[in-house]
Amino acid sequence: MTKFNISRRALLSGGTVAGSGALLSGCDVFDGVLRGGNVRDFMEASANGLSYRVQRLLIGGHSLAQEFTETDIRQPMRPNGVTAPTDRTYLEMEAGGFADYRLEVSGLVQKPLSLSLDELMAMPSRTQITRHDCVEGWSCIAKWTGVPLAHVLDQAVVKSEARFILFRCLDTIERSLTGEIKYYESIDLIDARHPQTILAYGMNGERLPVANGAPLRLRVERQLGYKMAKYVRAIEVVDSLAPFGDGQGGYWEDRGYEWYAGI
Ligand SMILES: Nc1nc2c(c(=O)[nH]1)N[C@H]1C(S)=C(S)[C@@H](COP(=O)(O)O)O[C@H]1N2
Ligand SMILES: [Mo]
Repeated sequence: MTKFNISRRALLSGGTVAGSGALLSGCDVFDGVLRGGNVRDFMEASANGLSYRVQRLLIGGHSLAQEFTETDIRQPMRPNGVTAPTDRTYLEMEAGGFADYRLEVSGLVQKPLSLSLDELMAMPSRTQITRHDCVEGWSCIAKWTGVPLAHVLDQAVVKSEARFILFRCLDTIERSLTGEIKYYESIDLIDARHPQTILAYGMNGERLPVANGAPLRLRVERQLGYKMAKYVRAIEVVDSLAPFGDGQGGYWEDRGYEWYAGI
């Protein structure tokens, strides 16, 4: 695990993007697909220590990530990170076609929710064709369908003290002698209420595959791939990220990545 972390961080800081291209399964390296090289700008910005506040000022609250057309989808969506959870609860749910799946919504809300997949799919939906940029140096364009996170939050009625949304996932990302760690991530309420932020259950016109986070994964289109929690089990509305993991707001953030991974 330690070796893995070091190699990922070396990729982030070391200009070895071309090296990771050798591992690609049909996805473009950043340079091949970006207009204006904004991912490199992101990498430089974070290397220079530009803070969340500065990035927020530059990016703004409401600007939209670029959307593409069907013909821009030139390859299958490359799965990354955990792609086949082996957790017992997950395997049981998967065996039952996710009929027993529930998304739990709790924390600083007036009405905690427990939503089945059918209930989520009956809510208003949004479909968008967007580019996924992984910090490892590849991009893929895919079509995502899901319920706007803002809609789910409105059903739960978020309290005024709320600041962040924490996502708890079903998959174990790390196993060691000291225990198991399940993937977790977080975003602020600006991104949570952004029109392109959806809880996706569909990909490229089909049910979301297991490899890409079935039954439900986050799309938060103005940030890097590691922010987009797959296998989401619960969302908690909180006023501080300090109590979770090592306090940096996500599994990878606790290992040195930026919390605000704007692109
Ligand atoms: N639960 C969970 N979510 C996750 C990960 C993971 O390992 N587990 N990996 C992250 C990373 S680094 C990326 S690039 C994307 C990959 O999404 P994909 O498999 O659809 O390409 O998921 C992100 N969300
Ligand atoms: Mo990633």
